[in-house]
Amino acid sequence: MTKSKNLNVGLVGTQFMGRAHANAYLKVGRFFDLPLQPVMHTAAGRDPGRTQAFADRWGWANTTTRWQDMVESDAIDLIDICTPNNLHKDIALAALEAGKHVACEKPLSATLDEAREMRDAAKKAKRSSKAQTFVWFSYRGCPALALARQLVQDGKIGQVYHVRANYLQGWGGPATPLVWRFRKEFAGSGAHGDLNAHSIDAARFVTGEEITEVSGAIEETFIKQRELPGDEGGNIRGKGGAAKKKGKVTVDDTVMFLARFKGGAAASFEATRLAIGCQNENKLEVHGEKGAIRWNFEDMNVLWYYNAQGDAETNGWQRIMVTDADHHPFAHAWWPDAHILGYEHGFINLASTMFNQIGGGKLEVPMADFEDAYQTQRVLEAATLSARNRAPVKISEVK
Ligand code: SOE
Repeated sequence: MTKSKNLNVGLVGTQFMGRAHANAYLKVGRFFDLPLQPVMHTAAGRDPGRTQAFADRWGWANTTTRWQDMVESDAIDLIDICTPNNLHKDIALAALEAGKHVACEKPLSATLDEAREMRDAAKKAKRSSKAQTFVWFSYRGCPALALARQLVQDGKIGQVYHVRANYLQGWGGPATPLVWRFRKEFAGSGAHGDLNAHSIDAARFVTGEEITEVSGAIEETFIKQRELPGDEGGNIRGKGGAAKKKGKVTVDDTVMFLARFKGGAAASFEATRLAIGCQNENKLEVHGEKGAIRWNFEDMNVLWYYNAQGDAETNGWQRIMVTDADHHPFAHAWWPDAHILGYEHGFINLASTMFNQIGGGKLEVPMADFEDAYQTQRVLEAATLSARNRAPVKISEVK
């Protein structure tokens, strides 16, 4: 490990993503040589007891119930936002104004208007205080997806004809209570912002191309009422309430749409929480003139590659176990060749990107910034408009 300077982190949110990020800060400096070492300075949460318990478990030195304390503190260098989507904007804007670097969970925000404000504030802060912004599209940190991107960049796929993304979860059946992810005032949208955001980002990340038009979108809320939740307890599903009262679902269960990429590729996207039987099937397929790739997060260490230019007699799909130093950019930091990684490693890999970027080190793959995440949010908005107006929408018209 090289000798390096410290960067003090303040984290807002202590649930699922709070844990994933805390784990990343805890591990990243042990596996990667970084120009800056993360210091787990302060954790902020609504409930003082739970926040303290979270801090004790993960190793945060201080706690607060006011995120504003971290914005006001000279000691904090980077604020990381792991709250429900409706809080992203206020925290990010205040932190950028105070000259802090900001990392934020996806989607960038609950609405396009808020996302635009965040993007504008990030631009301004970059100029004035050199503050940097990051958005946790965590699957960019999966080695197999990084390899998929590399194959496209190396010209192994050639012109892209098709992009097919479907993100299928099954946890949102009728028995799942009305947790915040089903409420527009907290989440902005349902499966769309939660899952299509990942797919749009992954498609843009892998192909290196922008989406120019969206059409044929369908948006549906199948389950219109859900039992009010008891304790959400850090699990996305939550638990039912004792009173068995119901409340209204105000977001989509599923959104599907078609899209065109700048280079002409025809694409389809599908996100749902009602693909009963599926767990976290985040899938991306790309077909091009010279080859094709397939990836499914449920088998996250595997990338399928088809070389259409290979020997006709032996042509077929190649199953690449993406575990070796030859395969992926993060490999040097991990276990010897042939040992697989899991969900949490995506976050650790991206944390290495973040600290390298702030500290002027070498980047493995780029993490999304607010500008980048804003482009993804425009595509989300275009799909919503296409579904509601039953019409195609050009991305250039969505600002
Ligand atoms: C819930 O749908 C969720 O946890 C998302 O919020 C994450 O971003 C995704 O990685 C897994 O599913």
